[in-house]
Amino acid sequence: MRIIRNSVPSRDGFYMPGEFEPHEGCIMIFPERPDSWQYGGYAARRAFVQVAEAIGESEQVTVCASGAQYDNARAALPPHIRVVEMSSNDAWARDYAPTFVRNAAGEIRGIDWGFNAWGGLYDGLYFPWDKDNQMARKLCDLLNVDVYDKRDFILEGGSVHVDGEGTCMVTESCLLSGGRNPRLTKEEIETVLKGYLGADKVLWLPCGIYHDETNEHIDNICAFVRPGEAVLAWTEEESDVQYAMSEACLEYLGNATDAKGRHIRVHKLPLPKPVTVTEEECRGLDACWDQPTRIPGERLAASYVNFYIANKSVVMPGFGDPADEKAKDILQELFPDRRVVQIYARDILIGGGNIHCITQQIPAGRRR
Ligand code: KQY
Repeated sequence: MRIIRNSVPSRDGFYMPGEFEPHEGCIMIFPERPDSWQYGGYAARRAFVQVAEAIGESEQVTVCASGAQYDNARAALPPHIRVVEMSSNDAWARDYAPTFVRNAAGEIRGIDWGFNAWGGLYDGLYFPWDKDNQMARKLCDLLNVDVYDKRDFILEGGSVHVDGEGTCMVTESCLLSGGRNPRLTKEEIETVLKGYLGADKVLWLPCGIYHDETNEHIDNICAFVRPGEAVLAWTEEESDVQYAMSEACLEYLGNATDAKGRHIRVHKLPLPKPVTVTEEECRGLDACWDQPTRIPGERLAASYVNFYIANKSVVMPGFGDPADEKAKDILQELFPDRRVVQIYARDILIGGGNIHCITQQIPAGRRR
């Protein structure tokens, strides 16, 4: 594997394809840490396995597991899913597996962004994060793809969405947060995104989902379903703090055009009723250093937008909420060529994210 330090992907003709384009595979990480995953992670691991199985029906899934969990992961996952031993601090493949870019000849390369657990010592979520930060490079080595070194820029994969046709979407609340790249201006951040993702235009939605501990990643509020079309997490409950947040995003998108000059068609995807953590769930979580990770009654950032687009399916979360079915029907209509699979995801949500956050696609293409 070559580590590329003296160029940027766009200069070399590389760009990030849309998630709805064909994949070679998907990367996941087996969950383990007891301050993220309640009661020893058993329920979370079951949910992760269901996600891996659903995605594995139409693409090669690789699951990274610690040495301690390797045998367990191998036993829990079907034989066509590959398990490799790789250390990590937690299980958020979206955020610290590589972002993959491709060129016109179909060659794939990775990007190794800096990772500091969603805000480092400023407002990050755990310490240390050194093993997570090594994963992108290790995975590029494993997959035999060259990697761009961009560790001097803090970025999680869940904080960007692209349409593969020159448009990138982010939230201001995350990309401009004090714990990531505080010495860079918005314009300088935009220049990095364009250079590395091969984008011509960056759409800056103001915010994401209320109480999303990632400083409101884009992948929980809004996602492209194809170029020119996106879904936006939505509530009709005006008294809910999320109402103004979703409305601000809708207004922004209503006035925006993408890199090709198109107005973006926005489909509202209903949110479930607020999901809060129970006392029983909190009792099953270890403290992170000397602090509880969750407190009873705390609202979790539940959203159906946090889905993964696989080659032949869309794998989306369910919460046991009356809106589960409606959200599934909307996505099924938007993805007529894929089967929408809904997985009960409360046990992933308690960790702080959802199905999109625990997966990272490898676009179809040619490896070195
Ligand atoms: O990308 C995500 N949503 C992951 C957040 C993880 C927070 C750690 N508890």
